[in-house]
Amino acid sequence: MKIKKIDPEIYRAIKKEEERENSTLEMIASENYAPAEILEAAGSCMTDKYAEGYPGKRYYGGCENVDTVESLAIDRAKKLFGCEHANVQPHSGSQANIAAYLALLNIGGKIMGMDLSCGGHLTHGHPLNFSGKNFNIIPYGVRRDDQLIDYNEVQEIAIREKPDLIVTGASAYPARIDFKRFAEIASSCGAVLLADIAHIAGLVAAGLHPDPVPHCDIVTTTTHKTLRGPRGGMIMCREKYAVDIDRSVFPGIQGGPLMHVIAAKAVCFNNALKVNFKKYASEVVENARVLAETLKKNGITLVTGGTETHLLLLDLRPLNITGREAESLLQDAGIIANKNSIPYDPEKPLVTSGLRLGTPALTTRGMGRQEMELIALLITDILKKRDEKTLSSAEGEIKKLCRKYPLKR
Ligand code: DSN
Repeated sequence: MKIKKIDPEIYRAIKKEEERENSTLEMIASENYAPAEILEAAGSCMTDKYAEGYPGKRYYGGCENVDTVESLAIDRAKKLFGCEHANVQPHSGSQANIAAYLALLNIGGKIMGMDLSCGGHLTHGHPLNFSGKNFNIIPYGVRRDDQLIDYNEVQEIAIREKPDLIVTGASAYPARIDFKRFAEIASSCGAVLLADIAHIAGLVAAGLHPDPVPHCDIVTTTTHKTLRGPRGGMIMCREKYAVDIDRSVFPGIQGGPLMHVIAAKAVCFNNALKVNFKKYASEVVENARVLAETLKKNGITLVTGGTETHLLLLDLRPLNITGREAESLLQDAGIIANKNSIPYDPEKPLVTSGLRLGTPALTTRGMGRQEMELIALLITDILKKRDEKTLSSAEGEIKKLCRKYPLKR
């Protein structure tokens, strides 16, 4: 690597990151390991190219190859998700949501979104985010008793508030979302419906989660979570919104698209169209189910009582430990996860009473049922015992697992 000589500080940090990824169990639900072909495309010369505009309608010369790449990315996205239109230029999931909101609403328009503390995302209306600062946000949450979305309550709020836009989708919701029911609610109050499937996109693509595309006007996503592609975003929509969405992305909120990332998105969609992606996605879901069941058997409380997706959320209050403490203890043993608020959390967001776990990355490493059972036992032991002996024995087991399932790109 040339960078070793030219910029040894950055080289060392990259090498150390490789080592960290290899030697720990990555259980952050929104992370995954991008395969070599994705890294190659994302690290290619396409980073050099300015290509403001869209394929065939650019503001720069020399765009013939990036046109090929972006057209392929769009065609593959449309094939993968069965959508009428796809814009592959958003730099991230947040950019995708900003562009969609600005395409559909005036500043001050009314958006109904899931509260962050109940599993929603910052861009669904948090007061410190552009969404909460620029739009009139009507939050909805989950039931206190079973922590599931109360569709009747969402319906009541929608009828009462008449939002311009309803946002469905979440970052920390372990159950499936009924997009058909959301579409009925949106239609009953005349709202446009947007599904943010950043977390579950890979499961949707593999047919393992109800499909939002037939029911929603707009679907936004990221490409780096369960889809296992490069870090980036995308907007899919019905044809009637296509012109507004495209204008909103460029020139609305972005300039030059990241063509190297779009090349990697095209590779990612191609990978997800292959038969073995379905196998991968079903193993992700099965691994999450086994992890959840084993944790429950060992007396751990789970928000919503389990999982139907790639993620689970532990309610740590019965263990008398905060999310912050749990995250730190697990990291000491080599398990990387994140503290996460649980619905109606009494703790602050930087402390929390919850811990979110996901299986996309471990499944990419090839781990299965047996490993999930072992990891669930290790997590239970660490969180319950919290002593040096337990931590060091768990650390040994985790090192063994990492050696047995090396990260192959
Ligand atoms: N919401 C973050 C996550 O799920 O980790 C990503 O924006």
